[in-house]
Amino acid sequence: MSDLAKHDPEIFALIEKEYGRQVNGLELIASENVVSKSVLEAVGSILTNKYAEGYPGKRYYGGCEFHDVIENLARDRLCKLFGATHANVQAVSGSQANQEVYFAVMQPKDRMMSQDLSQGGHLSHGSPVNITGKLYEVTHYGVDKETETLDYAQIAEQARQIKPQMIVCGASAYPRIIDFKAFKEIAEDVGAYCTADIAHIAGLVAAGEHPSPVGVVDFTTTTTHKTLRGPRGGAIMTTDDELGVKIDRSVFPGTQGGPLMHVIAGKAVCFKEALSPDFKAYAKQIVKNSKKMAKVLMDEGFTLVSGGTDNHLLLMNLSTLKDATGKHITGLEAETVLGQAGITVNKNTIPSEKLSPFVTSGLRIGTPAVTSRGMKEDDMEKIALWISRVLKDVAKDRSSKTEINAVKKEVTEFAAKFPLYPEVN
Ligand code: DSN
Repeated sequence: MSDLAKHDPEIFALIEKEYGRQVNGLELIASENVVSKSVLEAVGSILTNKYAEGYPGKRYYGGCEFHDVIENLARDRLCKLFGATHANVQAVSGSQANQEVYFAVMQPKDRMMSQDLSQGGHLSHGSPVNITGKLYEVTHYGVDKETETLDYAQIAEQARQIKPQMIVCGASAYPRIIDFKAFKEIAEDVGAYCTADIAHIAGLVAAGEHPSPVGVVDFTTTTTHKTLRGPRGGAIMTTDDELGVKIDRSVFPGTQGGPLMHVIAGKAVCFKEALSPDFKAYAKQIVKNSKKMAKVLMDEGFTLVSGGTDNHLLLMNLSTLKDATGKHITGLEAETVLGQAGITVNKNTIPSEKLSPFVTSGLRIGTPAVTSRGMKEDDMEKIALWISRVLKDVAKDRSSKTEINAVKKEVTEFAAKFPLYPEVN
């Protein structure tokens, strides 16, 4: 980055600082990952110079001959990866991809059913503060109070009462397998379209570590930067040709302008990587790591939502971790103290949540990024014990910095053994 360092030292210095933060700490945010150098190079390329509104073979600008080939490669590779027959790779994000699906087949005021945000869903699934919640009449389903897992019989009953035009499944903070076939049957029963948002689990689905919704539901949306380990962006898939045509129109000219061709090239690179045997091994390790982390935390006495995990994330219920006065440690406090110890996580609502989303009683922990750095089950044990030490010490004495400082030192030494990019460190 010698040119950037010379011409914009301010931005360069901040990128360097962020690199230091990523490399010296442990990123346990469930929706983040570490992309390959190839993805970085594609996204940082001269493809950003070009407008390519339209689709391959039918653009509104000249000079798109190489962009056509790039976009076709991205579409074909995505179809191959998931067994789709139609893919749109222009969605700039997962939220945008969801809006584009709704816009393709729904009218304002149509009814939608989706998982409650506070119980694992996503803003773009019709939250009242999101455009999707303002455009459509949304009813949420939640998880069962006892098991903290989806109750398909209850969701089917709700669907029969609501008679929605669209049922959305998929989540941002749900640690268990999602039964896409059950959702499709519920949707069929009431004549609704079914969309599966697999943003979080796409890498697991691609590698066969989670059942796939492609070929089961009507639309599958995803981001490309979470477990799939590509550049930031979105994509939409279907196995229905007519719906594919509607999706393409909804994306462009329906909601977007010129596609981010440098990012589409990065997506193509990511899909090629995800088709490799190495990626299958990576996805398997993500789940092994997450299960190990869950076990150690539970052995340490912590409570996990649904009692464990089947995927890349776990949700700690901190309401059982109390200080001497009986007041519990909040998600916000836990996020802050673990951050000070070099462990980045995010506060998250839990199914029985009583606090605001800015405070919360939960903590979401994910293993995709640390698995990309080569960490295995033994390393997860170390990380879980560090989390335990910091949280228990803070519960004992909220002003204590003893374990925060000790763990920070150990984390920094440990992280140095797992460079982000071994060839450049
Ligand atoms: N913000 C993402 C997450 O962290 O889950 C979802 O869009």
